[in-house]
Amino acid sequence: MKHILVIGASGQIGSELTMKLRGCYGNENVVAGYIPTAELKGELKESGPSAVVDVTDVAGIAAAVKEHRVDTIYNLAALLSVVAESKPKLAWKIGIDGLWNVLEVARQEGCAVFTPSSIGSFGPTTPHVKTPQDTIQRPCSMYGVTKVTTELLSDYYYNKYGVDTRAVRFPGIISNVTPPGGGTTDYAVDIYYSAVRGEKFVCPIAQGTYMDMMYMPDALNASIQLMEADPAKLVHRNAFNIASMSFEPDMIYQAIKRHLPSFEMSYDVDHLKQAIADSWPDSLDDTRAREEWGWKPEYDLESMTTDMLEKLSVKLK
Ligand code: VAH
Repeated sequence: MKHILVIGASGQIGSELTMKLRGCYGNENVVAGYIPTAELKGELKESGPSAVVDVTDVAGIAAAVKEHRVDTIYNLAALLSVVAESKPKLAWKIGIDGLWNVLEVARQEGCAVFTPSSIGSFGPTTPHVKTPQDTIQRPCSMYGVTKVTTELLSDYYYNKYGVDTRAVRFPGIISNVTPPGGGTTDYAVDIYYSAVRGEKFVCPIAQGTYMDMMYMPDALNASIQLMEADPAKLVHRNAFNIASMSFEPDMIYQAIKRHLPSFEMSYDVDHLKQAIADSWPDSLDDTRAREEWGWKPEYDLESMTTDMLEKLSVKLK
């Protein structure tokens, strides 16, 4: 049975991924790694082992890996795109210096590593519609710079040292458990909270701005399915395009209004978020993921909206 360490287990993806992994591999086999300033709570803390793991502390990573006989590391430590623009050096320190630490420990201890990339790894000169798996990547955000470097360094450790590194390029992830913290796509989560609270939503992204988005259950399934895939069938590794839906603000607004007819939205464009969003693809071509390891999403905008509104109406009661 796998022994897994999730670094960044208190974050938007890490918190749900840890619980999903515990369901797959057994609670005792999945360690929730967290930094002291982001304490674990509730089921995440009570349902399995945890450890203070700061991705910038290589000795701490190594100690946790040895103590818990870890053979697989999911490294979710990162600053998201908007925060990374205000703290570029910290974004690099966590995203890349931290990744270097994870890869070195993995090389020495024989661990497989999943460190996600993002649609943010593409830039304004990348083909925007049905962005290919292999294409130009010249991002103009610090987040994007760290994600392209993540892909290159992860491939380097596979090619030079044989470390089993794999990853996907996440779209904007939408979830109803842990809110996102400081991303360009956060609006696609915040809009559901406003709708369920009966509040008018002020959208920071301009109408007509398409971005790839994905419901959290699909993102979690993709991560685990890739790490379970037959390595002999992988032509690519870091990182696979995965896609499920591409929409612009008015589309998600109309999807919600079909459930809540009185819901209202206006626009007040955040120019930093808009500039980042404009540099990202409108939609991805995920043929390679579908062919190499059987990727297939389950949710679209309609089914995600139904589930989000149902779950949030209970959560926010
Ligand atoms: C962000 N939610 O907005 C993250 C993600 C592709 C978007 O990287 O920064």
